[in-house]
Amino acid sequence: MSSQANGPSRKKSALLQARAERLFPGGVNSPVRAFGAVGGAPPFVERAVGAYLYDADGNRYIDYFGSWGPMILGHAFPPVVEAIERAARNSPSFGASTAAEGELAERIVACYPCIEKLRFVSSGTEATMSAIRLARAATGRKLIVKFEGCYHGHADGLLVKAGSGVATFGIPGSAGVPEEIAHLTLALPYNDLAAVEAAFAAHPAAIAAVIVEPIVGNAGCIPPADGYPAGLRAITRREGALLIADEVMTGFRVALGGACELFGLEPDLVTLGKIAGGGLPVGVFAGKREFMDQLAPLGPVYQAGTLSGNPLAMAAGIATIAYLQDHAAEVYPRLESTAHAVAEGVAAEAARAGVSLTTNRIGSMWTWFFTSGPVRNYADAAQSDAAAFGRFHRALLDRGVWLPPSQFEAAFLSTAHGLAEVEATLAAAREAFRAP
Ligand code: KE4
Repeated sequence: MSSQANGPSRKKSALLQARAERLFPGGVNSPVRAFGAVGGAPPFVERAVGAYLYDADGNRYIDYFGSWGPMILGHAFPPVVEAIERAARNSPSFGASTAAEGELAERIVACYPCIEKLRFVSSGTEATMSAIRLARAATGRKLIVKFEGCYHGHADGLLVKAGSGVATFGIPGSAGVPEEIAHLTLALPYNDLAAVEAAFAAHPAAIAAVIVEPIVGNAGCIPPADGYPAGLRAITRREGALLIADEVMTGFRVALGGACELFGLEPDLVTLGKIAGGGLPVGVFAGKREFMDQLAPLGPVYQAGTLSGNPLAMAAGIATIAYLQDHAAEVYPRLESTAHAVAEGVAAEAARAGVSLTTNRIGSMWTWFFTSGPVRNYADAAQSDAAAFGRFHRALLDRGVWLPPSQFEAAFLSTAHGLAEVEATLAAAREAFRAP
C-alpha cells in the first residue's frame, strides 16, 4: 500500500502546521490528532458538511472519525446548527440554571432507565473522574479496577498500566502520575472475569468501583465476550463495589440507550459525552439517586464546573438526542447497514488482495485490525501491524478517505454516509491494497 505519488496538495495545511508547532506541543490540542501513530502531516480542517471534511487546501475527505464520535447525524446537521444559533443569540453562557438543562436531562433519562439523577460536566474526563470520586465516597473504599486498553480520559488515577500480576497495583501510565495514585488502581485484562474475581479475592472489601467501556473503543473496537457485562455486574454487586459503565463513546452510538440497552446492563453509575453534546463540550455522570444525592450541594462529595450545562451545549445536545429519539427506527438500521457495507466491504477487498485483517464491529463503530486475530482484548490488539495500518491510513487519506489516525481507535460513520460514500471508500481501499 502506498500513498499516491501525486497525492493532493496540502500546502496551506503545511503552513498552518508550522505555526501550530510554534504554539502547541506537537502542533495539536489533543495528541492523537498529530498523526504520530500513522505518519504524514495532518490536514487542517476548514469546514465540514454531512459525511465530508474539507481541508484548508480545499481537498475533500469522507469522514470516518466524526470528531471521535459526536457527529452521528453528520456535520453541520441543520437542526443542530439552528439550535446553537438560536441559543447563542440569548448569550452563550449564564452560569445559572436554565430550562434547557432539564430538557436534555429528561431526554437522557428516557434513553437510560438506569439513570435516576445526573450532572452535566464539560468533558468525558470530568465525567469519569467525578464518578470515581462519588464511588469512593459511597463505598468508603479506595481501590479502582479498570481494564487494559480502556481509556476513560486523562485523570491521574485512570492513566495507569497493569502491574506485574492481575492483583498487583497499577503503575503510572504517564509521566506526572505519582505512584501513590497509580497504586490505587488495578488494571486487568478485558474479557477475563477470572481476573476480576482474583482482584476482589486479593483485595477484599477494598475496591470501590469497576469502570469499564462495555464495548471497548479505545484499543480499537473490542466487543465484550458473551456474558462479560453481566458477569461484571454480578461480581461487583456481590462484592459491594459500584459498576461504572463508561459510555462516553458508545452512548447513543450503538443504540439509543447505548451498550446498556444492547446488553440489558444496569450499572450503578454511567458516564456519557460526545453525542450527548452534539459536537459541543458535554460530559455526563449519572446513576441511582442514592449515589448522586451525595454530591454537593446536597451531600459531602464536591464537584463543580463553570460551563457545566452550558446553554449552547445543551441546545446542541437536545437537537441531537431529540432527532435520534424521533427517528431511532430509521437511524439505527441505516447506520448498521451502511457500516456493514463499509467495514465488511473493505475486509473483503483486503482478503482479495491477500491482506490479513480482523474486523471488529458493533453498529456504526468498528476497527480493521491488521492481524489475523481474533482480537478479544488489548494483548490481541497489540499483535496488529500498526505500520501496515499507517500505510493504509495514508493511502486512503490521499484518496479522499480519512480514517481515525491510529490502529487503536474506533472508526465511526453517520446518517449522512450513504451508497456514494460506501462505493468511494471500497474503490479507494481496492486501489490502496493493490498499490505496491
Ligand atoms: P474527553 O475528556 O476526551 O471528552 O473524554 C474522555 C473519554 C472518556 N471515556 C471514553 C470511553 C472515551 O472514548 C473518551 C475519549 N475518547 C477519545 C477517543 N479515543 C477522545 C479523542 C482524543 O483524545 O482526542
